[in-house]
Amino acid sequence: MISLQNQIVLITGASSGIGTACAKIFAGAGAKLILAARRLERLQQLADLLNKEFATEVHLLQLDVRDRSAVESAISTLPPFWSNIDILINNAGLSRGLDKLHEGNFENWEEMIDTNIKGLLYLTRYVVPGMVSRDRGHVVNIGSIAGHQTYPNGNVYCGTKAAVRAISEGLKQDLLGTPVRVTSVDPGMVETEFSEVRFHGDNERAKKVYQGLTPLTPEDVADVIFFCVTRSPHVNINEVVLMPVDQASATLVNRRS
Ligand code: NDP
Ligand code: 8X3
Repeated sequence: MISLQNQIVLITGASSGIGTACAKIFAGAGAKLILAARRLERLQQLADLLNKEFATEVHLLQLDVRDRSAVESAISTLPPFWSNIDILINNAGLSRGLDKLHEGNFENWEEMIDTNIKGLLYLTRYVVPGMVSRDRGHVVNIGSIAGHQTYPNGNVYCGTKAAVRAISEGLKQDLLGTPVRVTSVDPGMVETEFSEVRFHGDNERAKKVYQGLTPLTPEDVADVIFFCVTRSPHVNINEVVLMPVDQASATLVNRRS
């Protein structure tokens, strides 16, 4: 196991769910954190908490990952103390809607494609060259079971996560010969704000997604990410698919009520 003490970890989508849980577990291990998301107030609250609990050094980036020039500027203007990123967690992502493809909403499609695919690509493109030149680094992309199995009405979201899977594989191939590692962590159902976002704030509908079963927690996913990045430097965990015991596939779940 390698130490994360003083390693610089950039987490996108740190204002909620899996990203927040990652920030906490990495902070507990002594990492220095660059936390990115659009909701700066949330990031500030998290930074205060981490500072109080673990004396974590934190740099905040109010960033919309869909904005390529904003991503370029955020990375290229990092203060020198923060610029040598060791670990990039490409976690920012979302689903919008659950509709038949032929009835789908164009704005929803564009938001998912721009965030889940293009945002992840922008971060990767601007951060990984530094990793290659420093001969160290690890990129963790958050995919999904949706990238392995398409479910009814999941069409475009599933497509974006299938793209993440292909991009992770492509990045791994292109980094062969360097020590930079690439991992895709692909969870099933995790109870976060994900379903509230998918259903545009319809909390009743969102709650029903997890009703009667025990979903993964964001901490369960962060724990797996932590495992992947702390293996010996010659070990690359390519892909992890993790699901709740109550879920057997994208569509097969065990609801007790
Ligand atoms: P949450 O909705 O709780 O968190 C999503 C995070 O992504 C937020 O911090 C949000 O921050 C950020 N985000 C969304 N859009 C943008 C943007 N344009 N620019 C910057 N940040 C953005 O959901 P999860 O924690 O569940 O989701 C995290 C990842 O996990 C996503 O990629 C999701 O697809 C994936 N996933 C989730 C599963 C689940 O069941 N929950 C299962 C499998 C994968 P802000 O709004 O402040 O910008
Ligand atoms: C999120 C999990 O099953 O709703 O990626 O697609 S699922």
